[in-house]
Amino acid sequence: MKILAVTGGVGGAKLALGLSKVLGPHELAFVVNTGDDFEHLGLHISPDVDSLTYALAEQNNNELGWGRQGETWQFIETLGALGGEDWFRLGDKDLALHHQRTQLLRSGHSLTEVTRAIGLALGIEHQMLPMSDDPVRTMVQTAQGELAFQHYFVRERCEPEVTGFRFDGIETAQPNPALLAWLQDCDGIIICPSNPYVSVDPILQLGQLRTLFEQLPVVAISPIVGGMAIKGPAAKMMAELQVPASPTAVAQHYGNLLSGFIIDETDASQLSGPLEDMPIASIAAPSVMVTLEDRILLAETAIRFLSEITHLK
Ligand code: FO1
Repeated sequence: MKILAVTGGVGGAKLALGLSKVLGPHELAFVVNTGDDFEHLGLHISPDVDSLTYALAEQNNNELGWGRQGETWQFIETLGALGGEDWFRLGDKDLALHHQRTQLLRSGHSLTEVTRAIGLALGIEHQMLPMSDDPVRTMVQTAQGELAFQHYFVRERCEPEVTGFRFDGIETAQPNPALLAWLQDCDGIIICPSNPYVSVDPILQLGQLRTLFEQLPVVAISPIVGGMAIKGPAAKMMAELQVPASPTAVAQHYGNLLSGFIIDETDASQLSGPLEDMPIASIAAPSVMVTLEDRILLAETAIRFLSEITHLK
């Protein structure tokens, strides 16, 4: 079975590691959101690519959720003491990755090539495919005006009330050619438990990607558990957009894209509620990932479910 996993952010990266332990590089590739990318301190920062890279390399900083394990903060603290911009915390080790990415991009390599080179240097064999090599920038529309994603997320700590999103550059950006090649003989798609609005939607709205995905069995895992997001602002965004923070609302958001949906076992009552009325196969399973075993277990559940659906299709 050849699978594409759609990921962005910290929750998605956790499952990505589990999937990478179950399927080899010829069976599994990742497409990752680049709408969170920005240029900062002269560097190209690609936060969701970073989260995926550190997760697959098993170098993720578990305390913070983002960034690299065993980090030190001399650079950013010194910069702050000099009066420089220190709201976006770049660790010393992390800084080396951003520097290397930026240098390679400046010397003419694509983001796909750079991501591959950095991944290989960290021992990652699975393809990590940025959704596009062209810039797409998520803009968060708020009651206080439009904010660049990292300004909303980190600088303003997700506090402004969200009214909508805009993906700057999405009309002209081309989907990653390596992603289109992978899709040609791909058997199915797993959408990791990432934020549907800011991690997955930029990918779905890029070129013909949603249409291509719709031709395959697609299983998504709800990032909403017990009315809350495991990590990040998804539940807060849903409330501000007047959408109930429930797994069902996530399934409704994805609409006809989904063939299967996995919700957490604590939300199992939704299976006999509104989810039942949707033309999607839904199951409940443990989806809160704390240990590596949790990630592998959820990965195995998602792959098994996808393969059952594939045989039904
Ligand atoms: N998230 C924070 O909450 N604070 C930070 O200072 C921060 C720095 C940072 C540096 C590099 C990187 O790759 C990610 C970083 N993140 C930080 C996480 C990141 O901005 C978000 O988790 C994602 O954009 C949301 O998916």
